This record gives sequence, C-alpha cells and structure tokens, in this order.
Amino acid sequence: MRSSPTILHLDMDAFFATVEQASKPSLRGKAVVVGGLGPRGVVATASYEARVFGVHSAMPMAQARRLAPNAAYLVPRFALYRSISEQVMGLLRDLSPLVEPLSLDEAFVDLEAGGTAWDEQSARLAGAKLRADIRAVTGLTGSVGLAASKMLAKIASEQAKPDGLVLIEPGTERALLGPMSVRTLPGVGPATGDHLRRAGIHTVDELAEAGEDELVRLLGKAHGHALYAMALARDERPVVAEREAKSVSVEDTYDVDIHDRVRVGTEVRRLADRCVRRLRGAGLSGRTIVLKVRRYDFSTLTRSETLRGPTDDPAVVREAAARLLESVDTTGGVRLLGVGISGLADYTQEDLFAQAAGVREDTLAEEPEAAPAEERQAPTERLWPAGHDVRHAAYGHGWVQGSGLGRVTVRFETPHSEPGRVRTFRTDDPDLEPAEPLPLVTRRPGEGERAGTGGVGSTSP
Ligand code: DCP
Ligand code: MG
Repeated sequence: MRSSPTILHLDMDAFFATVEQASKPSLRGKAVVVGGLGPRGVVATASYEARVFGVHSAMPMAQARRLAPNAAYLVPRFALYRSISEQVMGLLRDLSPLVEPLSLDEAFVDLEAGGTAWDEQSARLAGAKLRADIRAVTGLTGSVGLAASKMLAKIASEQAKPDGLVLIEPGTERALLGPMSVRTLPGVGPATGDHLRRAGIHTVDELAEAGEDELVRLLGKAHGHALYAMALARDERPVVAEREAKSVSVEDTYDVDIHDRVRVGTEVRRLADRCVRRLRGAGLSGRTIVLKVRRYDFSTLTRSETLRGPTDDPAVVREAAARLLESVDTTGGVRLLGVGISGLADYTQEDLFAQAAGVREDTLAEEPEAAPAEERQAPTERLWPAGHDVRHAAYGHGWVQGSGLGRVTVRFETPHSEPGRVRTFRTDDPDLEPAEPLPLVTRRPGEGERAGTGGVGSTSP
C-alpha cells in the first residue's frame, strides 16, 4: 500500500435531490424525495432534510410518503443528472488520467498518478480545490475522502458527508477501522452483515480476531479471504481508469461453421459462463451484456443488452446472451461466437454474500415508464411528471408540482429566481408545454468569483 493519502474518493451529496433543490429555489432547505412515484416505485434518493424522517434510497415510495407526508415527491430527470455528472467527471480528469467512476456521482481518482499530490498536504489542497471547483461549475456540493487505499478513501468520504473533506493519515487505518461495524467494509451488505452477526461478529476488530480460516468457513473462500484482508486494512486495489477495463470478453472461433441452432445456443451458454468466471476473477461486475456473432460470410454482428444494475451472476448473463441470440439469424452457419460484459463496476460495491446467496436488493428507482395501471388509463397526466420543467406562454419557465383530475399545478421559478408562485391549469392547456431544464450555473469557470446561486433575478421573460 502506498505511504501517502493520495487516493481520492468523491461522492456528491444527495445527488439527485441536490440537483432538484438547485433548480427549484422553493425546495432549498426542504425535504425532497426523488424516485418512482407509482405504487411500486422506490426512493432513488432523499435530501438530507428528508432523511431526518428516516427516508432513504431503495425504500418503497409508499413508506416514504408515510414517514414524510409533506416532502416534495419528484420523478427523476436522468438526462440532467447525467450532464452534471459529466461536468464533475471532467473536473476529476483534470486531476489525473486515473479516474474510476463508480456511478453518476461517485469516483476514485489516483492523485499521485496525475502528479497532483504526493503527500498529505498536497492531497488536502487538491481535495479542497476540487470541492470549490465542483461548487463553482455545478453549484452543488460533493464530499471528498483521501487515504492511501480505495477502501479507506471511500470510508473517509462517507465520514465527510455532507459537504466535507476527511483525510485518513496512513498508519492510523487499523485503529480507525477496528471499532467500526463490519458493514463499513466494502462488500458487506445487509445479508453478509446478518450472517456475521449470527456468528457473533459485529466489528472490524472482531472480524480480524475471527481469523482467516473462520471467515473462509463462514463466507466461502473468495469472500472470506477478501474480507480478512480488508479487516486488516489491507487493500491494494489500484484505481483503474475506465478505458483500461472497459469490458471483459471471451470468444471462440470454430474450425467448422456451426449450423445447428441448438449447438449455437449451447456454445453461447458456455461462453457466458466463461466470461463470468473471468469477470469474477477480476473482482468486477458489469451491466451490459454483449453478444458477438461472425457468420459464414464473415459478416460480424454485435448485440447488447443493458441491465438495471451490475451483475456477476452467471444465470443472468446466460439468459441475456440467449435473448440476444434470438435476434440474430444464424441459418448460414457461424464461424465465431463471443460474449462480453461491459459497464463494469467494482464488485465491492455490491453485497458479496447477498449475490452468492441469490438475494437481490432492489437498488434502482422505478422509472416513470413503469407506470401503474390507473396512470396508464389517463395518458394526459403522464405528460406532466412531477418535478419536470414546463414553459407557459404567459408565465414563463416553471416545473410541475403535481397533476391529476385534468389539472396540472405549476410553480413558476428558475434556478436563479426567488421562490416562485403556483398556478393551476388544465392538463390540455395549449399555452403549456414541456421544457428543457435550465442550467444551474450561468457563468463559466474562471469568469469571476460570484457563485451561481446568488439573487440574479428571474430569467423568465
Ligand atoms: N440512486 C438510486 N437508487 C439507489 C441509490 C442511489 O437511484 N438505491 C441514485 C440517486 C442518488 C445517486 O444515485 O442521488 C447517488 O447515490 P448515492 O448512494 O451517492 O446517494 P446520494 O448521492 O443521493 O446521497 P449521499 O449524500 O449519501 O451520497
Ligand atoms: Mg452521493
């Protein structure tokens, strides 16, 4: 492990909810819940004000509404979150070529590899400057952790939340981790946590005391071994830039073209299993399954399917590959078949034991497409998802506060206005139309010190 705290972990604060608060002045300082609003919807995230009531990611929306009935409930605006994520990732790439994004709002950066930091002081400075730059460019807050390993950097950013920076001095890792819950360690989700608790292991110190053999007995070889190393604060995983590990794939070329459709299917299953073994071997999981088929005439096709979350489950990959194969005509025979997995994620993000035991957690918000039956019967209402932007011919830019019974309520405000007023219209009002989100920050970086959240006045006509 390196001797300086030059691995940085950034995690934006209550990301989706903070973006919504930045775009909607009336919601600043208020409880905001973003997620699927149908009866089967789940919470994507909640603002810190809503977390006070116990609302958190992946909670059923109905439960959130019981806990925080007065919060604002909004449908996610993924395109906007993605564009802000790109701005943030751009700032990280200014620090180092070694940037490893884990999700839209989270990434590791190897500051040393970028020559940005080499010791504690330079690392702290780089982290502080990054936070200031993120605020200037996006108007949002992110928390930064700095440490000598990925595991500790991530724990540090968690401790820094919200809107802070924590640096873990090399040498203090074990003392810091010891009393913490086993759940702090990467890869220990609810299922592994329960399993360990039943074995009387609650803290990281207890994990280390249990010893490697006992952990292997409890959790299996790979997980037990990995967890023991982490309990001793040993984590040598390098920061891997996206392009270096874009995908894991395997392929086979056949001496004789395969014509038999059943045999093609068997080969694809075999390749899927081999690909998953390689994926797991690299300690990764992935979201996009790719099938490659080269036909008798050398024409090569690739087909892909993106799952809702990363997986390293052979059954899931096998099924996806089989579905993809159904869309390919192989009647003339195939010379080559390949299965790949891209959209890679660090396996430690997931609950290792839960995966092994086939337990799945619902971690993704239901998107508005998955609307329940009663919403489908009223298609006009789906044009006005709560939280989405609209424009009114007379009143200008606003957002949908709610809709139903043929009415839509709009609050007219912009990222730079005062909290705005609410008006109600008929859902088929010809003066009202959906609009693109407005930028959260109007000035460009380097154009002066004024933050984009000041009282600039309304930008509506
Ligand atoms: N997300 C989601 N479903 C989940 C978890 C997260 O859709 N089960 C989305 C919404 C979050 C974003 O991903 O805003 C980032 O996830 P984080 O876990 O980093 O959570 P937040 O950024 O919302 O909060 P925190 O301040 O705890 O990082
Ligand atoms: Mg976050």
